[in-house]
Amino acid sequence: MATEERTGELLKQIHDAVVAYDGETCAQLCKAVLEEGIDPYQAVIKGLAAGMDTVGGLYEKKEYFVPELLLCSDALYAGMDILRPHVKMGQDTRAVGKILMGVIEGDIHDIGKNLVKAMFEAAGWEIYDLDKDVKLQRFVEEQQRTNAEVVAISALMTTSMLAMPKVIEMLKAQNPDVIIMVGGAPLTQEIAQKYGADGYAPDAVSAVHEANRLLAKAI
Ligand code: B1M
Repeated sequence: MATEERTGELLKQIHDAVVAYDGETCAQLCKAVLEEGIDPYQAVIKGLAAGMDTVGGLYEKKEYFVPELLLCSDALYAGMDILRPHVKMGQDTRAVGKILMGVIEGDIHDIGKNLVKAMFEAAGWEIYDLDKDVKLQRFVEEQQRTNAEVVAISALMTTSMLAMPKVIEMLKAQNPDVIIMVGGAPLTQEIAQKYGADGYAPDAVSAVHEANRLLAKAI
């Protein structure tokens, strides 16, 4: 079992490998996480996702540009491929339902949605992933086809999130009982409520807790 110090060191190295868009090192470090008995879930959140947060900041400071962003996300996925099969959520989560997820139309930012998906996978949910730039009508059709209890919609831009109230209205018109969650950097609890969503979560981990809470309330 790794010491707290060693764990911190390894997580920081994973963060740094994402920022340095070094997929090979990132994958090796994630293998070390498994070998040394460190919780892979911590490595996703405090290593990979934290690295991508730093990358976002560098982009905003104009130190990184689009090519670097894409290379960093490749490094994140290289680590994710190693960790994903081993991530297990905590005791308070249960395999409870079906979730339909996607990034709203006009928006191709899918890194966050994929992290959210990995956490739902870890918690044992049955997942239908519509990917990114999903047409509003498609959410409605796929909810009907899959009968998913929860629909989780991501938006990463202040422009694309404007379509959320519309799709929420469409989904509720078809099935008033469907639980709709929204998330993504520009969203807040207040906006989610204003849009008519049933739930909101600021990050991938709390998204699973929120979905469990909403589903337990509904049944
Ligand atoms: Co773009 N981008 N981008 N981008 N990009 C942003 C979002 C932006 C804020 C950058 C900026 O200008 N400061 C800005 C949006 C501005 C706005 O809001 N209006 C922006 C822009 C403008 C654009 C383009 C238009 C640029 C251009 O072409 N001129 C273009 C958009 C094209 C389009 O979508 N139609 C574009 C393109 C790209 C890339 C392709 C280069 C790349 C995306 C690669 C990909 O996703 N496959 C990219 C990236 C990487 C970013 C930033 C740097 C990082 C986003 C990210 O991946 N964050 C971003 C700036 C930033 O965030 N600092 C930016 C890491 C990720 C783990 O976090 O997605 O927030 P996030 O997910 C979190 C939570 O939000 C939450 O959990 C996740 C994990 O904890 N969460 C949920 C997410 N979904 C959830 C759902 C839930 C619950 C929680 O329940 C349903």
